[in-house]
Parts: sequence; structure tokens; C-alpha cells
Amino acid sequence: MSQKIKRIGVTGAAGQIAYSLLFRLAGGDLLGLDQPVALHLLEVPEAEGSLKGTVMELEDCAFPLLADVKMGTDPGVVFRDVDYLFLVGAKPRGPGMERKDLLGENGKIFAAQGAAIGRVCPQALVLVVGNPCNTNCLIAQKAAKGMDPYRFFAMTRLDQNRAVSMLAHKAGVPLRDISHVTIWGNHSSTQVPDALHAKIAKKPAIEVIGDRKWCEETFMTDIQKRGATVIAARGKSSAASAAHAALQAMQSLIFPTPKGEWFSMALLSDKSPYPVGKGLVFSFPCTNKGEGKLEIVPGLEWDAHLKAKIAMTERELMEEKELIKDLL
Ligand code: NAX
Repeated sequence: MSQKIKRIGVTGAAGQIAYSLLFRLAGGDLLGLDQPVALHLLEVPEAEGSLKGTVMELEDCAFPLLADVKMGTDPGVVFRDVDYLFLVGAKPRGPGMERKDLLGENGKIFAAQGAAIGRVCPQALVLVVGNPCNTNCLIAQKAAKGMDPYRFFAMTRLDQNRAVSMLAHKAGVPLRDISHVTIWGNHSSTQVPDALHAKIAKKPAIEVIGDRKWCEETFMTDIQKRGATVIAARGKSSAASAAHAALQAMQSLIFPTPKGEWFSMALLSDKSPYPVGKGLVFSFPCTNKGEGKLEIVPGLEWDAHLKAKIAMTERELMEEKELIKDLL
């Protein structure tokens, strides 16, 4: 175990997603069991005490791979030399808060963090999880002056995993039989989970399920609302499943994609082979040639139903962008 330490940053490190993520990062689940890691943990001052408790627990695990833990409240200090960065921390929607206010509050956070990333870790791969993650990602990307915008991504992997699971249950097949699931657009209730191109045991999912209406309506709306359904049942938003998805999404950014597979990831739309407006962080089917070299999978035909749904999610992203245009 002589490799250079890889530095992994996590914001919102005292929050519930981070509590499910940090121990897995320290245990080697992201980079493997022969890669030493350091954790760089960012919080707001009010949550520093709680974060100290989490750091004590990390110490008490005596993870052999965990070479160092840094914590603090200044992104310009905490992010220094980070290789992989999970931007999880965000302000939740408060009572009576309008969407515009939420976007504005979070926009300030992500503008400051993006600027710090551009200064102290411009080589990092950045995955935005904190909501509204697509637009937060756009803001951070624009604020990171001089940095390659294609180092910034927003997470739709949890939505993809939910869709995979739902298709497997419906078809009564093992999860490993499901492939080529795509989430298009925004990580929000307008997201477009795509059953048209999904495969079940290498065959078109709609053919195997034999119920186009279910695929176009129930499947799509259930995935769109799944986050709210979890909150209604658990009394809290998804945490362990979000942490798991974040870990997988970062792995997809770091390691080459196995031949014939793809994954969903939101990234800058400017080079998209699909008719989507430029300047948005939009989720597409992607492959990775290695360390952040993502390509959008071209050539998937949109039928009229998919086209109409994708236009809606695109419109929502354009509206979000308009609401925070002062920050860009
Ligand atoms: P929590 O409220 O448990 O934790 C958030 C943490 O972020 C808090 O400890 C808070 O102090 C911290 N924080 C706030 N502002 C910060 C700043 N400027 N710098 C550093 N830390 C800051 O939320 P949690 O359940 O962990 O969720 C975190 C975010 O993930 C939320 O925005 C949530 O909506 C989003 N999610 C995104 C998902 C996705 O698929 N993209 C799915 C899960 C989740 O809903």
C-alpha cells in the first residue's frame, strides 16, 4: 500500500447523507482496499460540534486506509488539494420559503464553494448532491473561474437506481437483468425516467413488461415522486440510498464504463447530441473513458411521449436558471 493518498471532500459532513457516506469512503468502498484516503469535511459553524462527534466515530473505527481527516468551515481551506469532492450540504426548504428563495439561498453557497474549488482544487472531480442539484451545479461550475466545466456533475443516480429496482420488481427478474436505464433532465419531479430504451435481459423493457401504459405513466410518476414517498414513510428524506448512489456515481466518474453499459449523470448540455438547450446541467445517458472523460451516449430516438416529457424538464431547468441568473 504505497500509493499517494487520495483526498476526498464532503460538504454537509454532519448531515444524514454524509453519516451514511463517510464510513464507506473511509473503509475503501470508493477507491478499493489498497488506496489510502484522507477526508476533508466541510460544515457550517453551527454544525461543527456535531461533526466533531462524527470524526470521533471515524477515529473509533480505526480504518486502516484512513490516513488523515481535516474538518472546517472555510471551503478555501477545506477543499485544498482535494481529488474527489461530494457537494452534499445545502439549505433545506424552510416553512413558507418560495422556490426562488431556496434557489437564491443555495445559489450563494454553491457560488462561494465553486469559487473556492477553482482556486484550491481545480483538478477535482465534483459531484453535486445538494438540491436543487442541477442548478447548484451550474452555479458552482460558473463560479469556478478558469476551471474545466466538465469536471462538475449533478447526481441523478439515485433516480436511476430507483428505476432499475422498480423495473426488476415489475418484471419479476433479478436486478442484474436490468440495464440501459436513463434519467433525462432535472433531479426533480419533472425528471424523465426512460423505459423506452431500458433493457430487461437484453430485450426492450416495454416488450418484456408488455404494458406500455404502465411504463409511460405508473413507472414514470412513481419514480418522479419516490423521494416524497420515502419522506412520507420515514419522516426523513432518503439518506443511505442517496449515499450509496453518490458513491456509485463518483465511481462512474472515476473509472471507465464497462463496454455496452451506460449510466445517468447530469452535466453541462453544451456538447449534447440531443436537442436540449445549451447552458443547462441536464441528465443524459453517459459513458466514461476514464477519470471524468464523459461522453453522452448518442442516437437514442425519442418518441412523442418522451419528447414531450423531456421538453417539460428542460423548461423547468431554464426557469431555474432564469431565477438565479444574477449568480451566473
Ligand atoms: P441534512 O440536512 O441532514 O444535512 C445537510 C448538512 O449540510 C447539514 O449538516 C448542514 O449544516 C450542512 N450545510 C448547510 N449549508 C452548508 C454549507 N454552506 N457548507 C457546508 N455544509 C452545509 O441533509 P441530507 O439529508 O444530508 O441531504 C443533503 C442534500 O442532499 C439536501 O439538499 C437534499 O435535498 C439532497 N438530496 C439529493 C439527492 C439527489 O439525488 N441528488 C437525493 C437525496 C437528498 O434529498
